[in-house]
Amino acid sequence: MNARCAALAASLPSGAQAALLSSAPNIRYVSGYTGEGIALVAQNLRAIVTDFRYTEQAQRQAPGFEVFEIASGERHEAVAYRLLQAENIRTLAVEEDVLTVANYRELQKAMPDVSLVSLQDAPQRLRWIKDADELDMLARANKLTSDCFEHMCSFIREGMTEREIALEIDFWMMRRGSEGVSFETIVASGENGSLCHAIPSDRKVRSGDLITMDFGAVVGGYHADLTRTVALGAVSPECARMYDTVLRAQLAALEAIRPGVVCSEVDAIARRIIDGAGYEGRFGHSLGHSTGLEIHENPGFSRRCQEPVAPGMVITVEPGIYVPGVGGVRIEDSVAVTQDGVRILTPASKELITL
Ligand SMILES: [Mn+2]
Repeated sequence: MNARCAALAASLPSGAQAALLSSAPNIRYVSGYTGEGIALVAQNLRAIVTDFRYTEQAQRQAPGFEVFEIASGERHEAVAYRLLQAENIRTLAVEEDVLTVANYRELQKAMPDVSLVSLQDAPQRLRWIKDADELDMLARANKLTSDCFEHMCSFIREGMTEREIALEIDFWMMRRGSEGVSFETIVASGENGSLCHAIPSDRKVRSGDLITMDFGAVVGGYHADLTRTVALGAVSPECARMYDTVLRAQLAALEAIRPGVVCSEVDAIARRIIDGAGYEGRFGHSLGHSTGLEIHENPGFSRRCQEPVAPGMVITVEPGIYVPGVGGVRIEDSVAVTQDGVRILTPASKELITL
């Protein structure tokens, strides 16, 4: 954590003497602390300001930080201001994308002679490249997720509802150590498959359905992400063609990922295959996103992302085709970028599995 603090202190926007972190993932990243409150990081300052409920937890989780407890009725901003004054800090970088307008006004009111500047995405950029510990957590979370998919292939029966299937996914992963779910589990069957982010319903799965399951375990705070689409009984030639197209797009994109490739180029490779098969406009989301302490992180494989891929990034590759009235297919792996390509963290089979 000390190395992360030092890296953050060294990457502050020009002029800023300290960072004030308000978002849980950034606070956790630099300190290990997972409770409520704020953190201050500067060259000579590592402080967490919290309240009675969290003081002991913060001391245990963030040994490298000094923990300050607010007095009853006192505001976090007032304590932060005293710490900044003691260090003679006059310019403070804050998380503009996280603070509410009210938070920002309170902060400025509490420290009228401190100029508040934007932290921009300094902590997030450090988080783009996962270290060995983070890669280990992400590998474990994604392995648990893949194992759950294998289990689901023998669990699903005709007549079960999407909701029953989603519950089994969540319960199975948590019973085996997942700290929660990465996001609300998606199970979409038959015509519901055309909804990219379908909410599991009381629809019963039946023969001829494609069933898309998108879910992830959480280990050490790190989020897995996997999608597979399976067939229940024989599916229509149209569904089979959709599946084959998505799989070709997914494999081609995986093949193209290596350090230095621009993110938008990877998105374009998958999109060209899907559009070329006659599904133009039916793949309406980006190809992938990074994952870590949050399920959706930057950079991502999208049309607008001009960042080059770098070793240590963990990104999803998830093309899909969605046709209203017919259904949908999505195939998603989470991969870690290596020196010369990728390591797939979600080894579950991608051939069309017929249950
Ligand atoms: Mn995803």
